[in-house]
Amino acid sequence: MILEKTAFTEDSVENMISGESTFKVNIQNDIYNTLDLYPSALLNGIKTTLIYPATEKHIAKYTAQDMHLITETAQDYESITLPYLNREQFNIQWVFNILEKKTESERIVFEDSNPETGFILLPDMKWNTKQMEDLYLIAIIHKHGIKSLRDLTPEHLPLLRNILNKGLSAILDKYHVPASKLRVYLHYQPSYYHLHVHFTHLRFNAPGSGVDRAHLLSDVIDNIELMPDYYQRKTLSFSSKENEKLSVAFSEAGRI
Ligand code: G7M
Repeated sequence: MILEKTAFTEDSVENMISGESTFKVNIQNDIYNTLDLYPSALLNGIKTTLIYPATEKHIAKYTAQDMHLITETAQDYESITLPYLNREQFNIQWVFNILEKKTESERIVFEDSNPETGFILLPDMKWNTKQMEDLYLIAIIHKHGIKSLRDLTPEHLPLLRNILNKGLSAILDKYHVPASKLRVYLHYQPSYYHLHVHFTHLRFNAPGSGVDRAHLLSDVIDNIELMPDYYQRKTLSFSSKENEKLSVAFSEAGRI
């Protein structure tokens, strides 16, 4: 079970400092005061994610542990990462459930049903959709078999451009957040190897939006336009937790 405190909203702050909350004064000195504030239970919710039953991979993913920065050459991808993916990858049933409208269908913000270039855009599990400050949506492609950034070639440019253009315009329509306030990117490595794109608010330092994991979709498109086999040749760096099996595989190959 993952417990998270969520961002304040303007409304909730106004209600928190109103008469409904109780408080205890800790320090009062001249104009300076520190208090413990106890807002009403409704304003005090804790976002809770339950993964049940959790597999060993989930436990490794969420356990606090040392990280390593791994630099994966094209050769490493073929000899370490790809064999690891064929053995070990996370089950992606949740992705198929969304694509087949078996779950979360009422949360879909936009769909383009084209089998080659289409996708479903919906709120990421990490966003409670209550405030725009931590807006987080994902676009999941309809096409099967594209695992990650490594698989992308010029053949996928129409798909990538479509996600960027239609995803941004759907978010503007529904949430009134313009493209200039959004970070649109892919993870490398992702947790789930069915291509999807993250849309997060620039004001939100979303986990996984740093240089050790995020690749801006606009840069990805540009790189492939400049060099068709860019992602098959590029050395890609990413951080990985010490106990994750991919780290172990790199370590066993003498690459950490
Ligand atoms: O690291 P990666 O690029 O694979 O990110 C996967 C994203 O999918 C993360 O941001 C997760 O929060 C999100 N996600 C994972 N699951 C299992 C679900 C789910 O069941 N529903 C939704 N809407 N998002 C999910």
